[in-house]
Amino acid sequence: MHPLEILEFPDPRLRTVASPVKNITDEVAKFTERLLFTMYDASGIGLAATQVNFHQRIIAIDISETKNEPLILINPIIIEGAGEIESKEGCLSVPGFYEPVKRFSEIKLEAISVNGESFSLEASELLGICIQHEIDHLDGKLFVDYVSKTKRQLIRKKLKKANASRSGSK
Ligand code: QAP
Ligand code: CO
Repeated sequence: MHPLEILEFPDPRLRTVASPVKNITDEVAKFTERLLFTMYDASGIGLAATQVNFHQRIIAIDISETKNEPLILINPIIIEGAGEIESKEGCLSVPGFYEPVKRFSEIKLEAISVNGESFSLEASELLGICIQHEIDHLDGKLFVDYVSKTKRQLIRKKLKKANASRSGSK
């Protein structure tokens, strides 16, 4: 398998709001495998479909040390959020930058598994933060939206420069 290309900030495609998955077809199931593969290949703990330019509500997560506890969330919905936690976040679409972001410290959510079964989940700490970060992607949001405009513009400038030198246009 080859990894899918991960879009990088400030790519406007990252601002797309993803549509709910209507049917968990073989194509959707295959896509979840590619999404997980791409996440592991990039050494990430979470990857949303939006980041690979596929605009349906699908998330891949694995926060385990051993990288063998994949979690796929289809059409995830946070039904309850409580408390507040601040931690430094990073993102495969914003490589090399880490900034503090405030999130709910505990969430309750509902989602559908690849088998098509609805389930609920309670999450806190790293898993809770990761799920909130990934659902933001499905809504076209990035963690840099929570930092100051000055910082965001600096990150944009640095990433643009890095991308330009990589593609040989400078
Ligand atoms: C989202 O982020 C997240 O800059 C997942 O050079 C972040 O997997 C959830 C990564 C923080 C919870 C807390 C970032 C890899 C991976 C980089 C990631 C990089 C290489 C980020
Ligand atoms: Co991200």
